[in-house]
Amino acid sequence: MAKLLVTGGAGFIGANFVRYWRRQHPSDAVIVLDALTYAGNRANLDGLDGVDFVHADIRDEARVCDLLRSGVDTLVHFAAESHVDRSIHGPDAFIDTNVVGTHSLLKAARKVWLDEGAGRPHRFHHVSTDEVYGSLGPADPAFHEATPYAPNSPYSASKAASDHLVRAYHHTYGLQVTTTNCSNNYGPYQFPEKLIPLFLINALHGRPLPIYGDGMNVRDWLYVEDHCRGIELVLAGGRIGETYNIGGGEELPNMVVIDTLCAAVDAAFAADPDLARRFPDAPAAAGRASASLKTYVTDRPGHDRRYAIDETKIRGELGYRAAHGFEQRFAETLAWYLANEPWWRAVMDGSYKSWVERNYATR
Ligand code: NAD
Ligand code: TDX
Repeated sequence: MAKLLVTGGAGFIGANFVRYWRRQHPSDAVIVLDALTYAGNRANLDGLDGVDFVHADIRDEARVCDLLRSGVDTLVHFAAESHVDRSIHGPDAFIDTNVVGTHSLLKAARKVWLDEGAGRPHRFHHVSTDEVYGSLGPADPAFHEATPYAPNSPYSASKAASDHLVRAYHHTYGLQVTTTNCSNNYGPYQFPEKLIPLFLINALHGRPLPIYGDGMNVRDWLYVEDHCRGIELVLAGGRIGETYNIGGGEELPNMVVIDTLCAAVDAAFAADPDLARRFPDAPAAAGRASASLKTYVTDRPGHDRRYAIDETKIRGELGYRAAHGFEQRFAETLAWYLANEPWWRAVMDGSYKSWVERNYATR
C-alpha cells in the first residue's frame, strides 16, 4: 500500500487524478494539499472517501515536511498557476508558485526522505507541460524528450525552471524523481478560463467566442483520464531521473475544436428542448448557429503556433496509448458540463468574473 501526497489535487487535473487513483488503487492512502486559489475548488473532490484534504500552500515547507513524515512515499506535484493569459497579465504568482513553490517541495522531500529518512523508498513526480519546448512550425517534428527547452510565456518559463530544479535535485542529491510533460488536457472539472469550457459556457450564454489571431494555432488534445493513466504508468514503471512526454494523439487547429464545439452545442439543443429553457440567450435556443458567436480578437502575445507530442518513449517503455479519440471524449466532456451547471456557476463567481471583466472587456 502506498501513501500519496497530491499537490494541487483540488484543481482540474489533480482532482481527476485523485478520482482516478481512488478507483484504481482503493487501498492506497491519499492526502491532497491545495491552497484553493481561484482555480482550486474543494467541491472537485466531493463524494470521494479515503482522501484527507489539507488546505495549505506548497511553499509552507514545515507543513509539507510534517505531511511527508506521516508515511508518505509518493508525492505527485500538480499545484501550479496554469493559465498562460494570466501569466501575461501578472507573472509574479507564476514565479512564486511554480518556481519557488516547486523548490520548496524539493527541499522538504530532500530533508525528510534523504536526510532524515536515510533514502527510504520514495518518489517525487513532477507534472509539467509541453509548452516548455516552445513553438513548432508546420513541418517540424513533434516534441520529444530531448527537444531543447525554449519557453515563450512567463507560464512556460516558470514551468521550465521547475523542471530544471527537479532534474537538479536528482542529479545533485539523488532524489528519486520522474517528470511528465503533457499536452493540452480537456475533460470534467476544467476551470472555465481554458479554451473548451470557456467557449462552451460563452456559447450557452450567447457571448462572443474570442478567437486569438487567425484561430489556426495547433494543440494536441489529451483527455484528462488518459493523462492520469500516463502518470500512473510512469509511477509504476518509469525510470528514475527520466522525463516522459504524454500526448493525446489529436493534433487539431483551434478552429476545428471551436467548430466541433459549436456543432455539438447546436446538436444538443436540437435533441433536448429543455436546453432552450435553461439557456435562453444561446443562439441555439432560437435555432441559430452557435458559430455565429465566433469573434476574432487581438492575438495572445507570444502565442505559440503549434504543439505536438512524440510519445514514442512512453509508448515503447510503458505501453501508454490514449484510450479514446477526441470525438468521443469531447462529447462526454460537453455532456458533463451540461449536467453540472451548478459546478461551473459556483466556480465562476467571485475572482474569476472580475478578472475576465478587467482583461477581456477591451479586447
Ligand atoms: P489548475 O489551475 O486547474 O489547478 C491548479 C491547482 O493548484 C489548484 O487547485 C490551485 O488551488 C492549486 N495551487 C495553486 N497554487 C498553489 C500553491 N501555491 N500551493 C498549493 N496549491 C496551489 O491547473 P491544471 O490545469 O489542473 O494543471 C495541473 C498541472 O498540470 C500544472 O502543473 C500544469 O502546469 C500542468 N499542465 C496542465 C495542462 C492543462 O492542459 N491544463 C497541460 C500540461 C501541464
Ligand atoms: O479565449 C481564448 N481564445 C483562444 O483563441 C482562449 C482562452 C484560448 N485561445 C487559444 C489559445 C491557444 O492556442 O486556444 C488555445 C488553447 O488555449 P488555452 O486553453 O489557454 O491553453 P494553452 O495556452 O494551450 O495552455 C494549456 O495547455 C498547456 C494549459 O492552459 C496549460 O496549463 C498547459 O501547460
